[in-house]
Amino acid sequence: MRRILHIDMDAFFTSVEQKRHPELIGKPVVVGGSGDPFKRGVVSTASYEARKFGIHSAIPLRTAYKLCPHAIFLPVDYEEYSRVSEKIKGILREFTQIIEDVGIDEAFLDVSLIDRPPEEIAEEIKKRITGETGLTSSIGIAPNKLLAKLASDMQKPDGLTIIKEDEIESRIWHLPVRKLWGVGPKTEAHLKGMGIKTIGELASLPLDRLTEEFGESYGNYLYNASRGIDESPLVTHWEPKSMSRETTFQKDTDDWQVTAKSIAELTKDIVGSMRHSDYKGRTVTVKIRFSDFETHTRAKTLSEPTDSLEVIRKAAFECLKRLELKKKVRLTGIRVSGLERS
Ligand code: TTP
Ligand code: MG
Repeated sequence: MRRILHIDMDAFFTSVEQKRHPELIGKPVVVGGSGDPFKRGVVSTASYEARKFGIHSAIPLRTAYKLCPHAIFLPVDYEEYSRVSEKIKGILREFTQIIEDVGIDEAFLDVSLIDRPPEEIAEEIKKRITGETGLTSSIGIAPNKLLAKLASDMQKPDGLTIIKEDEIESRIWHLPVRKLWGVGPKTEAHLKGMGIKTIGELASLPLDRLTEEFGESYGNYLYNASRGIDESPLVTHWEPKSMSRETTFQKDTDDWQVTAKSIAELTKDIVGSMRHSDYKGRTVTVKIRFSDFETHTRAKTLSEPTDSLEVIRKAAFECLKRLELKKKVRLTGIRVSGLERS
């Protein structure tokens, strides 16, 4: 039987902020956008104190302000969070190389081949992370990724939760379907229409009903997932196909200079990331979204992959020139695809 750990940091962005500004500990803190709740932007995350007011990831900053005007609003500082994230992933890699890096604050570890009780490994990981970053994490232990991810979420913050194979029904069947990996708001609504709210109710549906409603592949997935079955291996090596950046203006603009400047800034940012992770790319795509949300893209493919700022910026500007800026611009974006290792 496999032994999989899922590690997920608690209120990651806000915890990093509280660590470097200890006066914020115990207070409602919201990280998002430029940190100004009167400007456009969404909440990246909220401290547990702020969550009591109903604030959570992805809601507009303005809404968060209405829910809790005395919360402390801070801008997103990706550089700092990435630095801390790298440190945490470094600690995890000391335990095993069989690690799937899922996001900035989470990872799966396969510890099946380590001759120690997984709880002991998890305890040690938690201690190491706290010792070296001052942050708390929650860890789930289970026979597969699906259950390990459910488990890490069960006793946040600072939790350690084990789900054994014979506990699946008692531990997960009462949970809402949305907690299952791969079930988003659309599937949740679809299932609700069928009278299904919990994972247990989902498990009561026959397979042919599920494939009828959701198609062969996803229907099968839901059938197995509701039973806690997941054979998927850890994806230990992952190559990005593209890198992208976009930005929404504080105020829609009809000034070509402003649009061009933002494309130049995004290009610089993306080339920095490409060089940092040793990638060259071949195709540059520029995206423009107008104030009425009409969106256009233009792409240029180069004769060979590059990480030259000059070449990529020139391609981006060629794309921009092929776009007719007939309305006010709300958002600009850039993507470099066809990535390969330098
Ligand atoms: P999560 O692990 O989903 O959230 P969290 O760590 O803040 O809180 P929890 O204790 O419940 O795990 O996401 C990790 C970070 O990713 C989060 O701190 C901010 C960022 N994030 C966004 O920027 N936008 C989002 O919509 C979500 C969900 C997360
Ligand atoms: Mg987290």
